[in-house]
Amino acid sequence: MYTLIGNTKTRTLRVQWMLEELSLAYDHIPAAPQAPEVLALNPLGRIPVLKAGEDVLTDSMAIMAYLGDNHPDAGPDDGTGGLSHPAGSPARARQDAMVLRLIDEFDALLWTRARHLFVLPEDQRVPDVIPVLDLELAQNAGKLAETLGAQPFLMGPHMSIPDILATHVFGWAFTTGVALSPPDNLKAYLKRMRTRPAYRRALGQPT
Ligand SMILES: N[C@@H](CCC(=O)N[C@@H](CS)C(=O)NCC(=O)O)C(=O)O
Repeated sequence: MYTLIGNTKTRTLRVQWMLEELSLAYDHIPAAPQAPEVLALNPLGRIPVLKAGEDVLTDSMAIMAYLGDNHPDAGPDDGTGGLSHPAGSPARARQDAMVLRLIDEFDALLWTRARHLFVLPEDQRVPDVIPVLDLELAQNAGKLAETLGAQPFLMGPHMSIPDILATHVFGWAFTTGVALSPPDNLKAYLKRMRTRPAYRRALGQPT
């Protein structure tokens, strides 16, 4: 039995979506970052945190890799199979490379953008960096659309962890006003991902 700690307005959504795709049972404590119940488990105060029995796991991508490795036969109810390739396989190395690319090219830039928009004390913000980051994000979206091509999912015919991460970072970009106009194939892919029943269940939306 799992307990997921963190509210879905954050990177916690990635993990909750994966738990839903894998049809795993879990409790959910929708705590905010730095809340006492988070600090009790993660001294950094960051969410998501996953309790797996007595084990406490942190970092959305580490948690998702753990879930994928531990539930290789669980998977989307559309018959595409588990969400992760086996550890040690070339396919897994390619999947991990895509995860790291999305972290480098989207997550890290979006976090830097947020810091210079509202997180840092006002006198430490550098507003001029925002248009530079927006341009870079738009260029990276164009390159990602080229990688996606006509495939249904980022890694090919099967959904995998990078699809959850990509959908999440683009949602983050859209809701924070990044001037992105993704190419049509990427736009259609993101729309498809956001209509998945597991995604909607994670957000508490009707399926
Ligand atoms: N790389 C980590 C980042 C975790 C993270 O920074 N989470 C944010 C919420 S999305 C948070 O808890 N921030 C609070 C803080 O840094 O104090 C992950 O993917 O889980």
